[in-house]
Amino acid sequence: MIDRYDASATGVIDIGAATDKSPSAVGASWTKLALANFGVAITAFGIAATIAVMQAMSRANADLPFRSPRIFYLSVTAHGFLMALVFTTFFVMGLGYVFARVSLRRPIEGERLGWMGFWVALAGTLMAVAVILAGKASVLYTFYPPLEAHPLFYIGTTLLVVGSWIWCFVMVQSYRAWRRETPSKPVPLPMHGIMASVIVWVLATLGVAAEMIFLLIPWSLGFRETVDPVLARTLFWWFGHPLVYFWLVPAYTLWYTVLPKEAGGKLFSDPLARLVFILFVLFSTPVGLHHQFTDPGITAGWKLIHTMNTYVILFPSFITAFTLIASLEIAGRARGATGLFNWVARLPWREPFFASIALAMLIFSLGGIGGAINAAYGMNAVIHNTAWVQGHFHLTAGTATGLTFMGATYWLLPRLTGKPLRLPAFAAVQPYLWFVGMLMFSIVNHATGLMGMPRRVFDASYGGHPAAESWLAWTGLSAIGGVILFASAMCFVAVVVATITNRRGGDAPAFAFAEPVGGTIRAGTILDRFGFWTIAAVVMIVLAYAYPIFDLLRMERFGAPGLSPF
Ligand code: CU1
Repeated sequence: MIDRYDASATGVIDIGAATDKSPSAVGASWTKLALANFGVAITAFGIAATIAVMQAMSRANADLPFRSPRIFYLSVTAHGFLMALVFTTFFVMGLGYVFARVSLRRPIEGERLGWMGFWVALAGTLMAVAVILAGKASVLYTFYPPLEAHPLFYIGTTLLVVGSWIWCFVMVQSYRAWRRETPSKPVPLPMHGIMASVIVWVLATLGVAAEMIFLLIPWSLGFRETVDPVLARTLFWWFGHPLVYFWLVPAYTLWYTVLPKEAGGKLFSDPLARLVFILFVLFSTPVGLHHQFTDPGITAGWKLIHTMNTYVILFPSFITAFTLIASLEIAGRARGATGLFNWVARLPWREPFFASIALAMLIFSLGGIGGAINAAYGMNAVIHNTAWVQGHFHLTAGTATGLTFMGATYWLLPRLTGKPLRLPAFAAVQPYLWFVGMLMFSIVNHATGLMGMPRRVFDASYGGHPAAESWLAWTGLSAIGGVILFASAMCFVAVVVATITNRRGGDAPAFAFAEPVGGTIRAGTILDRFGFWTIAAVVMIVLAYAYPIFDLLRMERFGAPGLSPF
């Protein structure tokens, strides 16, 4: 299966045409499309990070001006929506354009369509954000009914997804065009990762689209009096779990293809990386019931099946830990390390890209252990709906993904704009601030969660209840963590703003990807066949969801009327 290494498949990419003297991407039309997507992502991130610091203080019962339940739930919704849906989706779309263009070395197929997707997604985002800020959609990012938002929240969110579907279409078209032109090569690894993300996303969003179109939009428009909360939650988590893989697979793609290169080493195994992405395609979606362990109406047997699938999806992350540590050891030894462990110290810890990703990986290992606990039916009951949960996803989503995307920005910006990073000291210290702040924030949240502190509650003192005293001593520490995270986020935003507003441009560094040790796969072999794996993934979803949803539909159903507390 393994072919001899083909340097052109994954090696250094010179994106200029053979006759074009300039290898630089600067000024090309596709870079504008990518930068527009990154721009929306980073703006959303900056706003959401600013909102978050107030929440962390509020949870510590700090006396903030304007502190009220209404503002608290409005801000939790805005933070979750901007971080989980806007920052991530736009960032992944931007990254997709970059990886498609530079790894396939051909124009993006449907750049104009890509712009259309961008505008549709942006219009939807602005619509949803406007009603959130107006206080008409304080339904949190999970928008569980019967909590009811203004219809424009649901319509806006749907448009964001529709915009991302257009991006998916452009990615698939670009891939297919490349395939026609280059039948003898396996798809380059960066594009392999993007295609896996596309497949995960299309299959996942079918769930949320069904929830929006059949349940939430008609109900919020008043065409229907009531809504079925369990069915809505089931469709949400069909989407909600693979959503995290839609962020994580592109993050992993950066870890596999760029990190070893930037560390000065090689990718330990190209086929293993491809296998990991295929496993994500197969197992990302049929796991959603692990978010519904306490929901009635779904039998324990089906929850168990989704639990087992959840443990399968841990496996590609173990492979990733193994492959990437091996890749970094190769880098450390290439940098002159000879001892058993001193290769760790040889790695470029002062480089912002490397430090971001390495620290993100470190924190992800903690998040993974927590995830295994969450997925276990019995242990889940202990931490269900407690502060533990927010502690968990700030390690995984907030750091494994968030910090990776920040680090990726340091790598992308000079290559897309031709401008060297400004404020390099800020960029160097930012990942460490994030690391320290996140550990303080998340460890405290895990601990207070075990003490019983609920998540998503405005008044963490529970009106002065004695049970709350045990955790109130700790929440101050998580608030300090929140302030450090905010400082880190602002360092990141400052570097981005200073870099893009810099008038002086230089030579853009080349987009270079890691070479694999051993070789890559042969074109058209099993790991190179996305159509086959998409069909297999659909079969998995049907097996995992057809009966539970059929069961919910055939039961006697009691709809709930809408509820807006504010
Ligand atoms: Cu999940």
